[in-house]
Amino acid sequence: MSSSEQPSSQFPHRRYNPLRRQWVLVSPHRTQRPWQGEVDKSSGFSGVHYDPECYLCPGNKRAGGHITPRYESVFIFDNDYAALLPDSPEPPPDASPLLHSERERGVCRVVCFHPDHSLTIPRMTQEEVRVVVDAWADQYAELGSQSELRYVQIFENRGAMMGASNPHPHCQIWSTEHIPDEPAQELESLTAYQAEKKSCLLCDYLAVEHKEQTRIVCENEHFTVVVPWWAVWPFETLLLARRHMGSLAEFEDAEKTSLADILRQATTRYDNLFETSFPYTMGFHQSPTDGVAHPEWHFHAHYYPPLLRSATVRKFMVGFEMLGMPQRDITPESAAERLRSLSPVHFTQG
Ligand code: H2U
Ligand code: ZN
Repeated sequence: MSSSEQPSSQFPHRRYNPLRRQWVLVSPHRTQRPWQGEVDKSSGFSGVHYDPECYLCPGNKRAGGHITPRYESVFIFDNDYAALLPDSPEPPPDASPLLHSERERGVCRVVCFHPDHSLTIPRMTQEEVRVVVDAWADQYAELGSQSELRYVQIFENRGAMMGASNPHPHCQIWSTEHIPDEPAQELESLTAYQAEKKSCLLCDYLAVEHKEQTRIVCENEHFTVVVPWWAVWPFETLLLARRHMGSLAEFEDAEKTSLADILRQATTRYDNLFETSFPYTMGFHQSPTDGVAHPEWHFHAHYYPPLLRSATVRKFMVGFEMLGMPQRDITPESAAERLRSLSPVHFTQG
């Protein structure tokens, strides 16, 4: 019996997240409470390959009058409603130390994965996803090489439930003058661990997961996907490079193809869980691009999906979670077991 299956884990306990240096309260017995909520069986797939109203479909008009060209694989453009601007001026001086502000310059882009409006990563071919991986690598290199851009955040909001404004397959890139709080927190943790243990926190964590074998969802030659020990969201996963490397800039050709493969594997299982287009926010955490070496950084991606029991029943971060700390009911081990047991073939294609 591995440590995570000890009977004690069936009682409320808290687990530590060494990346965020945060705790999560785990209350496995709560899953026994009755549930009579609705169960929605709509798959969320429209089957519409071209939508004349979609601003990301080839040949259509976007906000501000730009025309999305008739692209054939990947199409990248500057966000017409960018949250960051490359030439933001310095804000006025602080009226009080308690009213502090700083300039934040940056660039926001949108990456369309495919001209077909109806597709998603798990339903694109590996070759098609590989083209997206190459685009991400190019964007990371291009934006990261600009001295005023110290971080490149690539992320995908999928599904209206997660705030995606459009079902067309796409992601966003926000690149900022300062390292944002989430990766900044990870940077601190990875740096401190490296200094103390002379090794990498995520390499060591991966070794523990391979030994325990209870939280692994899927893997290939270069990547492993786990429900992390410290997961907060019900089916949250962490995608880890098996080799210690910081960013897409360090990927070998085979690793880029492997990344395309593992992204499809992970999201296919997600869709198969409730036979729906599974909503999530996901993003890559890569080395900061602040002009210094980052030997401590370990390439990974987080998937934060909100769904709990069905295609419509989601977890809310409210109550104790807003005022106290995050909490979950199903254990990461049982979430991993469920995801692992699902077919690797997408339910619409099986
Ligand atoms: P989300 O689906 O994750 O919201 O991403 C879509 C982005 O597309 C969003 O950031 C941008 C929005 O600002 N957008 C344009 O740049 N042009 C448009 O015509 C509409 C939406
Ligand atoms: Zn479209």
